[in-house]
Amino acid sequence: MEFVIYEAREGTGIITINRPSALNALNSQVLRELSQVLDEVDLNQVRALIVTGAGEKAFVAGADIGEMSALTKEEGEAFGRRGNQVFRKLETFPVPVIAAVNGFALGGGCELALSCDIRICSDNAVFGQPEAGLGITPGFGGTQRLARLVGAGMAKQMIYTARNIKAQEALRIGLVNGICSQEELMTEAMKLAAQIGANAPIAVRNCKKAISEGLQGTIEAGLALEEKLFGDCFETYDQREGMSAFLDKRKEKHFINQ
Ligand code: CO8
Repeated sequence: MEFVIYEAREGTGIITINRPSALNALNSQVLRELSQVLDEVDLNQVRALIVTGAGEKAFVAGADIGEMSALTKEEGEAFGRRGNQVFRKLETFPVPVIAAVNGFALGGGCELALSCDIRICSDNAVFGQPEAGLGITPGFGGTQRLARLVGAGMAKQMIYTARNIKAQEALRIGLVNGICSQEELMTEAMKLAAQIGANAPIAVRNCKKAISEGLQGTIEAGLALEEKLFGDCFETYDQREGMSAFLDKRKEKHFINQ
């Protein structure tokens, strides 16, 4: 792959968007490679994913404006659909995904971060949906996911004004969960991934499904889904291991994803 790097370390998969000469902007090839890399992750090995950008300046500075500039209406819609398919694959990826936002996360870059479960960022990070200033709407889920995450009022303000916000403001409005220095960002992301990875994998996956899918419907439907996924954990090796470790007052637990 030319623009996406993948490595797995200590049970964590790390996806790096690697097109620094264009601040990691998402062209069709990057989207294709991102989709392919997600298909190739070995879910027997990996308990959490991290998505980040190459270099010290940008996470992802948006969809590729050069590629988009001459699109017809039909091509624009198809490009949006392609991005939505890939980001939805990331959003519904079975294990938790952490965005380690290491700089500009604009347009499609902000939308990429929004498709992850958890966002942390470096203190130089900048978020924004500049599309209205480019004559388009957000097209990779920004109108939907930003409003769901930070509330309709704040999302509308960001999208209508096309104004970028810095890391501290992103933290204040709940767009990111934490900020650290750029040097510490990957260590912090790896720590978070390791904390997730130390828990029972089936339970963690079911938690992700319950929260993500539950939020899309009524509270009754969400609770019914939770009941199902809660029940689904019982009789697993890991449920017995987790509970017997507690009852035996044993600190070490050995979860095997079964
Ligand atoms: N697309 C293509 N190239 C880009 C992009 C981009 N989004 N962002 C940066 N680049 C390129 C620049 O053209 C430049 O290339 P070159 O060196 O060949 O001239 C290189 O990256 C470095 O960028 P700058 O020189 O501009 O760096 P600065 O430090 O001066 O500025 C900024 C950094 C502020 C991040 C600036 O690059 C910028 O404003 N970039 C564009 C940000 C933006 O508007 N992003 C949103 C794009 S629209 C979008 O994402 C819509 C998503 C949904 C699509 C739906 C499809 C239908």
